[in-house]
Amino acid sequence: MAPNIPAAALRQFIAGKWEDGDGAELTSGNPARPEETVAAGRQATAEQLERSVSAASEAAAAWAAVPMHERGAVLLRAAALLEGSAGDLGLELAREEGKTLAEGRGEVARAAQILRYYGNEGDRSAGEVFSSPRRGEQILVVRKPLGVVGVVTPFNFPIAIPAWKIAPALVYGNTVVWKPASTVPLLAQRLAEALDEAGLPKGVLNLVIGPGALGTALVEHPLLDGLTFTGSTGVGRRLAAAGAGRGVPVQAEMGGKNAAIVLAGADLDLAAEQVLFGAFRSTGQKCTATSRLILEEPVADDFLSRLARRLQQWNTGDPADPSVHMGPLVSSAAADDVRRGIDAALSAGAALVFQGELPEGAGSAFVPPTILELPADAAEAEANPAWTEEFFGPVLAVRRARSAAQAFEWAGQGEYGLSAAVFTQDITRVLDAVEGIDVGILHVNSESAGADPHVPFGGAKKSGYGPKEQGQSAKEFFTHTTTVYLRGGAPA
Ligand code: UN1
Repeated sequence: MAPNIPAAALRQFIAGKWEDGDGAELTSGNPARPEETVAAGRQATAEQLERSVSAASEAAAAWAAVPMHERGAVLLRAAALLEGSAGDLGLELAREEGKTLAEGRGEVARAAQILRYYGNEGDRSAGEVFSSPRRGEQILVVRKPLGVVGVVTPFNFPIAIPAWKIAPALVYGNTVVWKPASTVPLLAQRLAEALDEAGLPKGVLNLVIGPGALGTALVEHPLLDGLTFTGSTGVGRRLAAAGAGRGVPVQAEMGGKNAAIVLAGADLDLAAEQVLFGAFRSTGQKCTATSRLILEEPVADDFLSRLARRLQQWNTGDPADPSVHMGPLVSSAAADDVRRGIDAALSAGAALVFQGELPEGAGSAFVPPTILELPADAAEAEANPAWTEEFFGPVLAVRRARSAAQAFEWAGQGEYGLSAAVFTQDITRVLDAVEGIDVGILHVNSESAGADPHVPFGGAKKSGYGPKEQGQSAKEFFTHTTTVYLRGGAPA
C-alpha cells in the first residue's frame, strides 16, 4: 500500500506561464481513501480562459510556420519525459482516478506511445497528388491547420485521451486551449508540464482547469476554429450544436453500450478472460467497456460459470495495492449512479447472476463486479435500463440468443455503435459479424476495449460525431485541405 503523500499543487498554464487559478477552490481526492487529498488549487475563471484563447490565437501563425519535423520533435521529447516518470505518474493516476497501478502506468506509457506516433508524422505523407485532365498541370492536395483548437477531455483516461487529441492537434500546426475534467486534473497538469519542458513555444498549449461552463465558453468563443471532445453523450451533443451554430467543426466521442457475443464453438476460457477484462478493467469506466453479454444458448451456462469462477479470483480494493485487479469508481457520486442503475435494472425484472465481494471497510466509491441476467421476454429485456443505458461502471447485462444472427441483431440495438467483441472459431460467423454489426471497432476473440495509436478510433451511429480519432484519421479533423492546380509557365 502506498503511504500518504502530500497533495500536489494544481496550476493553470496560460501563454507559456504557470499561474494559480483565480476561481473557486479545486481539490481532487482519492476515491479509495476519502480522507486523502491528491491535488489542490483553484479553478480557472472566464478571464483566464479568455487570456488562454488570445494566447493561442496570437501563437497560431508562427506555430503553423514551424516545419512539421520540428513540431514533432517537441512531442518526441515529451514522450521521453513521460516514459522516464511513468512509475510516479502511474501512481498519481491510480490515486486520483481509481484505476489500478498497472493500468495507470500502462496509460502513461500509452500517452508516450501516442506522442511518439505523432512525433514522427513529419516522416509520413503530407498530402496527395492527382493527375490533371489538362496538359502541363498536376493537382496537389495540401493540408493546413484549423487554427485554435479547443480540447475538452474526460476523467477516465486523464492522460491518454488528452495525448491522442493534443498530439495530432499540435503536430498538424494548431494551437490548443485544453479544458480537462476537473475531477481528475493532476494528470492533465503532468502532460502539460512535459510538453512545456519539451520546448513548446509560449501560447501553443494552454491548460485551463475549471468547471464545465469553461467548455461552453470555449466553443462559443469567436476566436475558436475547432473543438474536440470526449465524454458524455449529453454534453457532446450540446457542444456539437453550439459549434454548428457558429460554423465551428466539432469532433465528439461519446457513449457506448458495447456487446460481447459468445457463440457456440468459441474458446470459452479465452472468451471468459477477455469478457472479464472488457467489462471490469478500469471498473467499467471506459466508453469501450463491455456492458452487454450475449450468449448463444448452448454455451450460456458453461460460459457463465467459467466467468464467475474467474471473477472469484478478481480482487477489488485500493488500486495502489499491486495485488488489486479493480479499484473504486471515480467518486462516491459516480458509484451512487451505478448502484441506482443496478436497482432500477433489478426492479425491471433483471436477475442477479453474480456479485463480487468488497474488502472490509471499502468506502462508498466502490461497487463490486456485477452480472445481471435480463428477462427471457424480448420486450422486457430490451426495455431494461441495464440494456439501454450506459451505466459507466462494473455491470454486465446478459441475454441468451437462439442463433448467431439473433445475437448480432441484439448487439446492434439502440443508438450507440462504438465497439463489439465476437468470440467464435467459425470464419463464416466472423464475416457475418463484420458485415452485420454496425460499430466503429470490432474485436474478434479479444475484449471490446482498447485502441492503438496508428489506426482509426471512434464509433458508428450516435457514438461519435465528426471524423474518427487517432492514426491518419486524426488529420481529417485537425486539418483542412487546399486543392492546388499547379501549372508551369509558358512552354519553352
Ligand atoms: C480504450 O478502450 O482503451 O472514453 C480507450 C473512453 C474512450 C477511450 C477508450 N474514448 O473510454
